[in-house]
Amino acid sequence: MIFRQLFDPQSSTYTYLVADSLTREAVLIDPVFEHARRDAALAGELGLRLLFTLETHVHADHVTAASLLKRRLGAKIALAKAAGAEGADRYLADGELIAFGMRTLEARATPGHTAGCMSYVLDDRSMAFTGDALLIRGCGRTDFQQGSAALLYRSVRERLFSLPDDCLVYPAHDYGGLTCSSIGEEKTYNPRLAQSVGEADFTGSMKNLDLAHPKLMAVAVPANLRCGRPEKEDMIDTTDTDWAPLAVTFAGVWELQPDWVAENPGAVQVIDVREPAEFAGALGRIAGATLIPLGSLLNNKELLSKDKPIVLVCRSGARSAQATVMLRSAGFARVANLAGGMLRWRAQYLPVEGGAE
Ligand SMILES: N[C@@H](CCC(=O)N[C@@H](CS)C(=O)NCC(=O)O)C(=O)O
Ligand SMILES: [Fe+2]
Repeated sequence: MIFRQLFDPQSSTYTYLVADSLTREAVLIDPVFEHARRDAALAGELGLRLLFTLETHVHADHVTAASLLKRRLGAKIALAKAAGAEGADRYLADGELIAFGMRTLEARATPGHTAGCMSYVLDDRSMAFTGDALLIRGCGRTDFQQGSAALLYRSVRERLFSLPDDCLVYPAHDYGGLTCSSIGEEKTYNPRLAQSVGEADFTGSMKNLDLAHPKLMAVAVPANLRCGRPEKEDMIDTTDTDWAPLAVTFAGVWELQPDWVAENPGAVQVIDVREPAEFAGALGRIAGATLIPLGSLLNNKELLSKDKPIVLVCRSGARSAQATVMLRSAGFARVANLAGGMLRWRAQYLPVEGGAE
């Protein structure tokens, strides 16, 4: 199996990528709107086909990326029927199985934080994605979205603590950087819900949490009731198709493929950030490229025009990736790395100036 835990520092939300390593079919649990591009890049780099995005609940603190990932990758949207959202492809009932390759996740209704909370348990019961029903040494609040402390108590005790003690717990949030727990640990050490805590103790403590509502609640809840579909088309970020077929890598670098650069001479300024000897050396250079070695790039910004997009190139694409990040931070909006550098350019038999045969 392939497993990745991803993080949104704004809302302290965890997103989980789970995939069958043989068939490469994947699901993504609780994706965050602002990270749709990152998550799509990771799925692409790992060679995965995203079948479903799954929500553990209608979140109050961030907008889901479900709708964006459906557009981008064709991933179907699934969440609990009881969540009451419109626009999903599949509405899950308690006990339903979500299949990806040879593996399955079981949807387990765990209401209490919200009325429509669903946990997802891996087929061999080695992992449970508990949303905000069970957090690491904590649990979700129960003071909005039809929350109920009594219901949450029952959900955790009956639906989660019945899992094996060594089943790992992956929650939807952690506000202190903890990443993983286990059912056995939470049964013993969860200060709110450990086995020694009675129902009246629990409901009494939940009444007195005194937490401010999530800052984004008024935006997030209505948007998530539409599975994250933006109200207006112009809210969908189209920078990737603005001036070229750009893609961003999981590392956060904007890239262009060599054939597009070769087919569109004059559309961009090509800046070669290698050293002079390499520029004049055996790999050759792209016609019209300007030489500005990486080390002197930021001191030579006046050589770059803001009117034309910039494509950065080096030998392998590594130095130019760094240059791309540097120029973006320096305020150049339309900058991309030439993927694979001169090595890939030559491997694709694209034309060069100078260089050896
Ligand atoms: N300060 C956070 C609010 C965090 C919050 O209320 N989180 C919910 C989950 S959606 C919760 O249940 N928190 C439990 C806790 O903080 O103990 C924000 O503005 O987003
Ligand atoms: Fe929540």
